[in-house]
Amino acid sequence: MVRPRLGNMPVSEDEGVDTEDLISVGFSQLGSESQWRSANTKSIQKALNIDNGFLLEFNNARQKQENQIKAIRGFISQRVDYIAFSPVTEEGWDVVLGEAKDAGIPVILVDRRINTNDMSLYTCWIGTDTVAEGTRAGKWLEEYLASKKKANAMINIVVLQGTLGSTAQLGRSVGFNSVAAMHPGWRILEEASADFTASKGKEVMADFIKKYGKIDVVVSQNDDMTFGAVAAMQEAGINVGENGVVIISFDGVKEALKLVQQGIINVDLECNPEQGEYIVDIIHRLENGEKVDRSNVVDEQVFTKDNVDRFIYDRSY
Ligand code: GYE
Repeated sequence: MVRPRLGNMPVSEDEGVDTEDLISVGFSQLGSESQWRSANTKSIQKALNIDNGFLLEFNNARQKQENQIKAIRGFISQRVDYIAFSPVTEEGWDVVLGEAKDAGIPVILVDRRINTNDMSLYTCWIGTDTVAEGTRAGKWLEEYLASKKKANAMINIVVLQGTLGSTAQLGRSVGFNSVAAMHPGWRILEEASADFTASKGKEVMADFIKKYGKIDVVVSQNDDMTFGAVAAMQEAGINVGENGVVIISFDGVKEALKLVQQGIINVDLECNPEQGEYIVDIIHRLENGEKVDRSNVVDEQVFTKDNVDRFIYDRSY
């Protein structure tokens, strides 16, 4: 396949590698808000490297949609072969993706999704089923309460949400709330966003502690917010995990799995960040003229003290 030369792409210093033979990919990462995100970035940078035949132009948007739009426009003007990106929130992508489409550049969504009526604006999506993760969290709580003979008890729940309007926030909320709706005793006292960061997780949790006398369960939509929330509760002298407030977390990064081992986090719903190889596979298939599935879901686990030992040691993130 003959590729057009890229205006301002660096020329490889590796002898014998001509950038014209490489597949150029512009990737707009939404930010570096969490340990999960760092693992996701690493996976993408490792998979899309020169030795694999890729020339990766990587941009970090620092959690701002306007930065992502700017980066995507840059990729279009460089005439990259593919644009891939993790959209920070779901709305507002039609115009810039219309520009990519007009330029004939295929777009691959990674991790999060977009909301659009025009399905021709992207080729496919690779990510995790966040609604299923939320539902698994609800089901786990149901079984946990039943095992404590509290199936019909009144319980007070607070929810630390991720970035509002992001796929992970929307999906995990829909999934968990669908189970909560079947339990008249589950009272969600408040849901508030802590933007997927540890520092905001601590702040929002401290605020919940001030406002509510009795909290039985914390649902925290990622591990980083959980770290902050646990710190806030411990500072306030509140017992957490096995011997106190039930902690439900999402992602399953190594640091969190250690807290599962210690009984501080009761359950962690895995969200798999290692998506780089999936992107490579999809691009190779597109290069061969094959059809690819519109939705590509990565496998995931549920971690509790009972099974976590099996997974923790070979976890690289
Ligand atoms: O759970 C969180 C991150 O979109 C699935 O974003 C991802 C989420 C992940 O910041 O830690």
